[in-house]
Amino acid sequence: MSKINVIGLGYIGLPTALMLASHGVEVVGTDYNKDLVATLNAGHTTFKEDGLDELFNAAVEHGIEFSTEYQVTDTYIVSVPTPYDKFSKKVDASYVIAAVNSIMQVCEKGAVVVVESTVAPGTIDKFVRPVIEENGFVIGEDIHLVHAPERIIPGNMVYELLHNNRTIGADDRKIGEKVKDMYASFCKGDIVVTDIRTAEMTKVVENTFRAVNIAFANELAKICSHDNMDVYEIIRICNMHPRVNILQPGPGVGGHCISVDPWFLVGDYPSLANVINESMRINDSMPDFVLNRIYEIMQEKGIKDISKVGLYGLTYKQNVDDCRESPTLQLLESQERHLASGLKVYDPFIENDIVNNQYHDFDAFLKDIDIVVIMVGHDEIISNMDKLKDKIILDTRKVCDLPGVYRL
Ligand code: SAJ
Repeated sequence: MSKINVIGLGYIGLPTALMLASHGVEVVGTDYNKDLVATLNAGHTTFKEDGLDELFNAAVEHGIEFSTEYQVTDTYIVSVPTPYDKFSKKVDASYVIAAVNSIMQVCEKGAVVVVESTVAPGTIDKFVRPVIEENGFVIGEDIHLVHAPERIIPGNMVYELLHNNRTIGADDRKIGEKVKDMYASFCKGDIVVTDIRTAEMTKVVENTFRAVNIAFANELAKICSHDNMDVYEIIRICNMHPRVNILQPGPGVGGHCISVDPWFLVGDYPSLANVINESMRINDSMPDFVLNRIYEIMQEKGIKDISKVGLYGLTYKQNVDDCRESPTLQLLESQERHLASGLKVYDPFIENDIVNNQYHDFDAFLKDIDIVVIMVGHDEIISNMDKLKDKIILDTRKVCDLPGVYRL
């Protein structure tokens, strides 16, 4: 594979393009967002992640290019978003379809199209193959199709890109092996080659497994809260059993993966995906559960003014700058739907104003509130717990051990 065009330079496409380039592969990264491409061409990364700047510099030294135009290359990697339709719960494959269609306008016969974006099982048959065929190409002869879903976790992306095992689904084993060699240029993990449908399903199942397990922890938190039991201590002790490994409850599930992908199975198999459907509902109920805890604490402490309550953290989890589907945003939306507002908000990772009453200084935020709700356990708050000594604290992440702290 002499030249690769990576389509979509977001949280997955950018590190993948940089990793390939820094390992000596000729790469052009393409994104339709002009500002994003201009930022990269000006020598800056577009989000924060350990090791990303170093990787960027190495890729630039190896000659990576960024463009808004699709390129003529022998391989394409598609890593564009795949949201879900909130009503039908089905995958919205429109970005993937548009990207593959644009590739078809420039590519030559023999090109390999690798879809990295997470898709519902069957999406490639239903939506991607027709686009290629409508453009006059014969799949397997003119164009080769591969699905290689990513597995990297925000917060540890660069390390996981290098070390995680990977799955490659291909129609043609020989093409699968060729794509495996491409990923093996940097990936130290095992790379399994299978068919496309299996690769689609494994990716969605992996994220669904985690969503269901987080839902179990969240349900336990509700049960324990109801009868004043310590869910964290109970989980800690249960996890000492050799075959039990319960995850942690939290204020909800965010991000663009765990809170999205399981819905694809609910959307496509509504009468079969019962545990999954219920799990997603439990996870989605957690921001309201936190709101209710805030109300209970305000009652108990005799605090009537909601503007005396501050939410610490806007991102979907600790030490990332990604707010997509974040529990804090879900909570604020729910509050607004009840025609209420006034909660104060602060997150050290979010420099722009994205919600009302948002602070950009930790001390100023603390000064104006009596109740701190820890929605995200960023390192900043963990290393500054002494600043919370005089506050009433609701800790939804079990990061604070100060006396009197309230939990889920
Ligand atoms: N969360 C909990 N309790 C837990 C673990 C997580 O409430 O015990 C919450 C987090 O706070 C967050 C959400 O779940 O709001 C999701 O975070 P996460 O760290 O579990 O996962 P993501 O969405 O950042 O990344 C996942 C990973 N998938 C799995 O671990 C199976 C990652 O490997 C995938 O590459 C990624 O989805 C993706 O792109 O699909």
